[in-house]
Amino acid sequence: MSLSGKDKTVVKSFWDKVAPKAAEMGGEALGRMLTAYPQTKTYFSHWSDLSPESAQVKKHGATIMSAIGDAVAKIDDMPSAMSKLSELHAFKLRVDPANFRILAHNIVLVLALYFPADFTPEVHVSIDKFLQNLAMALSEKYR
Ligand code: HNI
Repeated sequence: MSLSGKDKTVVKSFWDKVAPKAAEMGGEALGRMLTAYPQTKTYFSHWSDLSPESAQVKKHGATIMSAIGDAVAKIDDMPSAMSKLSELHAFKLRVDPANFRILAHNIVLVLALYFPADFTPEVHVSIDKFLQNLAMALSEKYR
């Protein structure tokens, strides 16, 4: 499902609001994923602390959100913007792409928690489509 011009506008303007809090929100989303979907912990077994309070979780959440910010900035060409990361997740990290949906779910949840008034149904649908397209871009190198 490709993003319409309106989806892109909605995502970009919503992300402008998110950006100042993105690092913190990423930590919250990753921490929730690891707690509520414990099967995702296998990929991070080399970390010493996988709790939501973990400094490693917070730092990596910030890293992920920063990459998502890059994807927003390059929303017209996500497959090429994400190609290095797709290669990394496919061949080095060997992350099952099913997990991209699980993380996206947790990100949507945190967006709604932090911005309850701004996260209208209209924003929700465009963000959902965006995260689905991002997951597709990240899955591109798997085969
Ligand atoms: Ni992901 C590393 C971005 C989903 C497991 N991941 C990264 C890095 C970025 C990143 C950026 C750092 C790359 C580098 O070091 O060069 N990851 C993203 C994005 C998404 C995503 C944008 C989806 C929106 N990653 C996931 C998911 C999992 C995942 C769903 C597993 C459940 N990622 C990892 C692991 C690492 C990683 C594991 C390496 C972490 C480390 O520090 O060892």
